[in-house]
Amino acid sequence: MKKFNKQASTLLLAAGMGLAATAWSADNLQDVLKARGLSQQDLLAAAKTYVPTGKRDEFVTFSSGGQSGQVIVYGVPSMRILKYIGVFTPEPWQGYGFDENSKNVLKQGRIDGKDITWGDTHHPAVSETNGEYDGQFLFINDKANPRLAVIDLRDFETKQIVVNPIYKSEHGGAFVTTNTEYVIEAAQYPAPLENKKFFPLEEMNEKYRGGVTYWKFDRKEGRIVAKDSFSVELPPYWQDLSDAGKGPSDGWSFTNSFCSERYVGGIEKGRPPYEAGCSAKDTDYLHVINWKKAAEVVKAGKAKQMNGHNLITIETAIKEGLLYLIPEPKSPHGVDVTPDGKFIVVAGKLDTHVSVYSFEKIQAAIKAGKFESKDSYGIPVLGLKDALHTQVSLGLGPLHTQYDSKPCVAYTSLYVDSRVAKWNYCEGKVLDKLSVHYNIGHPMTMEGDSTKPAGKYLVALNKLSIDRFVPVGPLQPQSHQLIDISGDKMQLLYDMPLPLGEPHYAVSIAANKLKPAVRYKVGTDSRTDKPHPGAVRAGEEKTVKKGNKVEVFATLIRSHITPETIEVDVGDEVTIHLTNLERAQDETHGFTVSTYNTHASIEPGKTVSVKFKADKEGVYPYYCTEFCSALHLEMMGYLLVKPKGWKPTKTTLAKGNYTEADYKATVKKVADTQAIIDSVVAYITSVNYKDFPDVVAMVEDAFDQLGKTKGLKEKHEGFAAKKDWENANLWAEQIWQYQVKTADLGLRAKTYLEQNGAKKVK
Ligand code: CUK
Ligand code: CUA
Repeated sequence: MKKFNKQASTLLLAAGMGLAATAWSADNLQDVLKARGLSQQDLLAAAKTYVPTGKRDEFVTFSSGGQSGQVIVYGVPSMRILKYIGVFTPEPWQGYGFDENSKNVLKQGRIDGKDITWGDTHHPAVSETNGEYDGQFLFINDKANPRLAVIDLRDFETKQIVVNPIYKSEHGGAFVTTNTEYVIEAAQYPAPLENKKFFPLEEMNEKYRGGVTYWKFDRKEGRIVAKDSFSVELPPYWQDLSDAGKGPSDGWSFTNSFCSERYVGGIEKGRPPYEAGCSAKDTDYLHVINWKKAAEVVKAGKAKQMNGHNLITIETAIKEGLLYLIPEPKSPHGVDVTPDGKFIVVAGKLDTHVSVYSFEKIQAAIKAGKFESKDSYGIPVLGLKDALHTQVSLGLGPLHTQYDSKPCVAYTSLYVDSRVAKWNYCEGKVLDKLSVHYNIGHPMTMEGDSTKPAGKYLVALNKLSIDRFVPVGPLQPQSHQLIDISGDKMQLLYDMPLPLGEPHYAVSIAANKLKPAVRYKVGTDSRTDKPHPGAVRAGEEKTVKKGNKVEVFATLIRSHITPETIEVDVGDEVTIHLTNLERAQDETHGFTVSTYNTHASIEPGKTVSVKFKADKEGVYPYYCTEFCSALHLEMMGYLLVKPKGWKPTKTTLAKGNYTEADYKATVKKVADTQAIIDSVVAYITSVNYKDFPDVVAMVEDAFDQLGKTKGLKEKHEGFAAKKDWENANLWAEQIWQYQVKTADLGLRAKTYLEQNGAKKVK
């Protein structure tokens, strides 16, 4: 770290002083600037985003993967992509949707008995404790097929998908309440709530509805509990974004809407289109809901059952005093509660203003029973003036707002202007504007929708990248732009192309809040977090055949899969349970069987099953798909699918022509390698390696590998005594294989120690 700061400051010093002579690199730096046509400003931006090799980012961002149905994970400020998490869509690298255990997760997302293998992810949310990101869980919604997913940040895997039982589309999810009691999901396009029920569009007002769903989250289980969840029925206004109250407004939630005109288009019938009819009025409605009260109403048995789900009708919501409306200008998009929970910011995409509502004023009006009117469904409507704190004109097409660590400072995206506006919501004044490229949707600051935003950076999630990147065909990459917000003026630092679906929203969390595991307890089904019934330990591997069902209990460890032959009869249903016995960090094995469309990623300790019908006879290699070790390519086996009634005619395998000389050569190789291992061990133990946890783990793993040679010496010597040179040679060779892995780890540990300043202990 010290070194980094020194280098960075030297770099900046060089730039700032017009590249005056500094000892180490002034000329080089100048040469680079010149050769690459860079300005000082570029250099400054680079220094602010550059994360040197071996160093890590300060923040981790979870971005919606849009139409990819996934979540994209990247670091800030480097903008280096770290992972794609398969959520609503199969993701082959992680075996997601290709092994049985993850298929079970995707199956939860079936609708009306049908697989839906894509999703339109919009809004990720990190779980919160007291309104601060706690880094335990991530939630994300699917707008197209109304679903919500739960991702556990201990392993960054999708654990659960729930289907909204009453909507046909949704948008205002996922947003969590202050202690993640509920995950909020609001509808988008109104439709009949009852499943598979047809009503003509002429009955929009009577039969179509919207709503807001509150999914109950059980933090201990890490799962949503459908039976304890509920929805509040809403008029067929098009509900949009939501946010949960915090601090003084905790217990309440806010959902904006548009098309409160309840317009029905029909361009093909000569009617003006939706875009005209849905934005005709000057105001729409902000829905204000007391969810704590709603939860009590459900508990008291006052909810109706709709498709097996708790639904508080509009009528009940009015009677119980838990639902209010406030006018909001005009076709709003986005509602964002301030970190202190005192204000609610709504931007009208066809208005230049953002409206800042005061929670205190809203409560006072409700208490005083001061309503301006009722809507056509009888819901009390508060007067805009009675709820408003201030309105600020920011520019064209304001959408979403995020917050700074500095009090009262907010950032709002201006879609039409292609700018970010920095403004003060307490005093209602504009502070700065910055152009982005182009047509920004959400802005996102570090921990920017928690009660304690971290400031520092803002990412502009832009809809168009147009001319920013090397062209790659008509479908252009998406564009995330990193902006420094630490000073008074915003500074654009970096453009990141993102080639995987439109980014709607993202959340960033301090990296040190994430505590992901490096391995599973051996035999864990990572999708249920429970012991996998197919797990076995080393030496217990077996193949069991019952009728036409074959079950294989297999293990993987560098560099072999046990068993190495699986024999089945054509037509058998084959299930292979795979347990990764590794304890070493990052020693993942993959698994596939040729042409049976199956794949698994088996991280250390994980057990996963693949299943297929062996419906064609033949010979099908299976192998490890991760280059896990020097002998990775040998980590394979054969699936033999035998024809009906097949009988062997040849019963011995071909032999190698090994001689005594081969055997002696192998024994010598083993001795030489041992000498190398001994010298590495001597080095490692001569320094303070125990002060380096990563090295301690590597050393443990190395000795673990070496330990597997136990008994093999006696074995090869026994065969040598019987002059069986093939077996003698091959078992000696197997010792060498373990030695190679040991040496590999040892050398990695040695390099690490040398590069990280290990000190001699004696
Ligand atoms: S939405 Cu896409 S830019 Cu779904 Cu939050 Cu506004
Ligand atoms: Cu295991 Cu390659």
